[in-house]
Amino acid sequence: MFEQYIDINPSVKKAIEEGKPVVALESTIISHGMPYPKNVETALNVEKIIIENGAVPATIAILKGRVKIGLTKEEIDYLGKSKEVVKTSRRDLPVVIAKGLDGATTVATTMILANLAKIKVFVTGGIGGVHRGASETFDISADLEELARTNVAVICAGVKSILDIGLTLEYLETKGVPVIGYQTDEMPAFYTQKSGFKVDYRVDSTEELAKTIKIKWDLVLNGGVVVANPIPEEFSMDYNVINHAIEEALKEADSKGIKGKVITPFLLSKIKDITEGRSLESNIQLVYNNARLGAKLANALVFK
Ligand code: PSU
Ligand code: MN
Repeated sequence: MFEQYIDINPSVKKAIEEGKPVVALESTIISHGMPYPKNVETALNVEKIIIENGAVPATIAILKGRVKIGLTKEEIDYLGKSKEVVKTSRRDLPVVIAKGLDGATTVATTMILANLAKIKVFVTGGIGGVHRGASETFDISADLEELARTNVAVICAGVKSILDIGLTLEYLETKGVPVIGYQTDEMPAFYTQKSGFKVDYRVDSTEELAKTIKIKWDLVLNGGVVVANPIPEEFSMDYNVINHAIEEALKEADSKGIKGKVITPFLLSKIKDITEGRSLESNIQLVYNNARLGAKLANALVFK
């Protein structure tokens, strides 16, 4: 049924059919998360890193109403340049397809589409979560609901402190989503290794990670797993500098009345300006680091 809406890149299709390791990648990070041309450069480098680490990359997006699993270089470039791309979460997906639009997939939608294509490992930068002040605004990312229901492992660098990290962890606990620290006891906060919050469990090898994920799904415990992989020390930001930038950006968003799906892209761009580009550099490096881990995990899962 769903196959009629989806085009799978031939090399990705072959790898899936042969049971080879494949890693899904999202596209909102390209269209709404980083400026051009760094976004395209980063997306292409991420694919390269995944190949170097023995897996097949599949960047996912919607182009003119067709779901694409595995973009070409030209398609990544097109998506990175275009200003008309719809940030596509779960609720947007059928509309973007029906209207024949271009859509960039969020963590939630990338999970949905990766799962339909039988891809079990997905690499991103940071997941959405419970926003600060959510008790008033109800702003809780659809990424969390997707993690509760869709069987894909998501490698990220934790949760940015533009969100309420504590409430995000509570929400994931309620929904039965394990948050596993890779070689860390502490929940990373995207730009920094530390957040002041603990992860549920620490795992030190991709073998153990793959085993845990396999057991979860064997037991029909449906839903994703958050693998929290801290940014490498040499690229991490000063805790006070980044938190000051985040506070400033949040104040500006508040005074301008920015809310809903545009708030995360707004904050990311403001934080980049306030830190004179340093946050973007950290963002890029943590995605590369996640790509290395994701490729290794996809390999470990294949042999389970
Ligand atoms: N965090 C980032 N960069 C991003 C996003 C989050 O550092 O690009 C994107 C991801 O695609 C994530 C989405 O799924 O924002 C969450 O948006 P929302 O809160 O509107 O669900
Ligand atoms: Mn939201």
